[in-house]
Amino acid sequence: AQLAADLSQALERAELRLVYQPIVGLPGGEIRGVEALVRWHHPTRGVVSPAQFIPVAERTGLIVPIGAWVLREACHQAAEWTRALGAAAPAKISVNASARQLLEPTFTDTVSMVLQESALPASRLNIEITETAVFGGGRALDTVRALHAQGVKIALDDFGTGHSSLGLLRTCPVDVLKVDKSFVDGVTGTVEQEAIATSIREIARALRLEAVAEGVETQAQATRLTELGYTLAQGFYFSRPRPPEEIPPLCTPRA
Ligand code: G
Ligand code: G
Ligand code: MN
Ligand code: NA
Repeated sequence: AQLAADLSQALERAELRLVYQPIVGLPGGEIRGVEALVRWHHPTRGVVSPAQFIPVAERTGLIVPIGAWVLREACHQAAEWTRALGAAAPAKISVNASARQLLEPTFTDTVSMVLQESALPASRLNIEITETAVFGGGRALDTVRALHAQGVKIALDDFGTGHSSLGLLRTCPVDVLKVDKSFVDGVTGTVEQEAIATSIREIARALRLEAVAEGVETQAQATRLTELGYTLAQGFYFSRPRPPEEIPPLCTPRA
């Protein structure tokens, strides 16, 4: 309860920060996008993980203003990198949206307003949702369809771990599959463990979706993923999430 009370003041007290984790090309490792991840710098508890406070934010409804802040901050940051770096800037900015945000009638308008004020093209924004959030259909699915109709790209986070992974691809507009870390871990294991990452890659290819391998921690995994046809990856092996000022030095001019 104290955490919820503190969280309700975190925005006005400017205690939330975004860090950005690179999403890179395989095999070269060049930066292709970044995922925005929120951090709470609590005055006495230190840095609180979103794994702890996002559930509290969802229960209390604070996720609505917090989510809007995250979206605005990330889109303005992406536009600023483009002004500073031109074509070398990360092409895509990914922002996580929780189930509760997708149920909010104002979410689509918030997204279009933020895109307008930041002058970020809709196609450069990936909204990451979980299978579970849209599994039941209803308003969450309507929101996702409206976002997609605006030109925003939809990424399915933790793909393969939720409900109804395959059926969902028929009903929900999807542009990107983010392959869950548990399957990425398998690519250096047995043939059976590797089979899931292989299959997801095949599905992505057949449906013309991008596939991002998440949670890559070793060179052996990166090499094997490349052999399996993966062209996008994210994980500690390439980079941990970083504060915004550490992103431009990672961006090298493209020919
Ligand atoms: O960055 P980290 O591994 O600590 O994130 C833990 C969890 O919090 C992940 O599931 C991640 O998707 C989620 N998360 C991080 N930032 C945000 C955010 O801005 N909004 C939402 N809804 N979830 C986030
Ligand atoms: O649920 P989502 O995929 O949005 O969560 C992203 C979370 O995964 C972030 O909290 C980030 O810190 C974490 N993460 C990113 N790369 C790695 C990795 O290589 N290994 C592990 N264990 N966690 C990672
Ligand atoms: Mn994510
Ligand atoms: Na994920």
